[in-house]
Amino acid sequence: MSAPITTINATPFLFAFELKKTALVIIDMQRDFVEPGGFGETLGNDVSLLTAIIPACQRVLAAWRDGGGLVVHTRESHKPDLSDCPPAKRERGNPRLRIGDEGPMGRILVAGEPGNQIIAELAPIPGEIVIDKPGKGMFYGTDLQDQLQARGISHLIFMGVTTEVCVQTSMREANDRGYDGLLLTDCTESYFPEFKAATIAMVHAQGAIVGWTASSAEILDALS
Ligand code: C5J
Repeated sequence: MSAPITTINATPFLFAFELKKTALVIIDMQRDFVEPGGFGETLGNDVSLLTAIIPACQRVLAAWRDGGGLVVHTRESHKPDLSDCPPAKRERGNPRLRIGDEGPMGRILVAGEPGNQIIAELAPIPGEIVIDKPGKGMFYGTDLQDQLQARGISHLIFMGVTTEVCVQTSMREANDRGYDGLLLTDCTESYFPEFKAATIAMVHAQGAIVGWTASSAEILDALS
């Protein structure tokens, strides 16, 4: 018997996947980006924009878990000695607090600190993959490729923040590695709405040059 294929009404055309070969990837929904006092706010951003996507992400995550699909969570995260944080990344710009500095939620973007945890609403459960990544993309400096290959994953569905930075970089890295990727447009957000809009347009341009886009309603419909 052939495996069941789920089809999503996506842009620029239908996105078809087999649940067993597909992972839901949630990029960097960590306190450092979403809550006041974290890295995002120290860079001068309004973090309240990002909290608005949490309910839609929760709905998709619940439906995906009900269906038995694999979930991958990522965190932008550095070792406590910052040996995996290039000086160029730490020193660039003029933030109030730099990576590794002590902030209201512990050291900024450092593994194990309270601010580095995934928000409670989307917290990982046993059996889900959690990737600590030192870069913007989820494959750079991680073993994610091996973990996905070991499970036969070929398709990825993306949610998370921020759209034009870690989400887009991860989608492009995945595209270059041969994965088919779908971005859920109401489950991703940027501190800059115009960057989110531009990223969505770039992803599905030229016949899905990076991947597909769709709203969460489409996947919830398909999964039900
Ligand atoms: C940023 C991210 N924006 N998770 N990180 O620095 O997108």
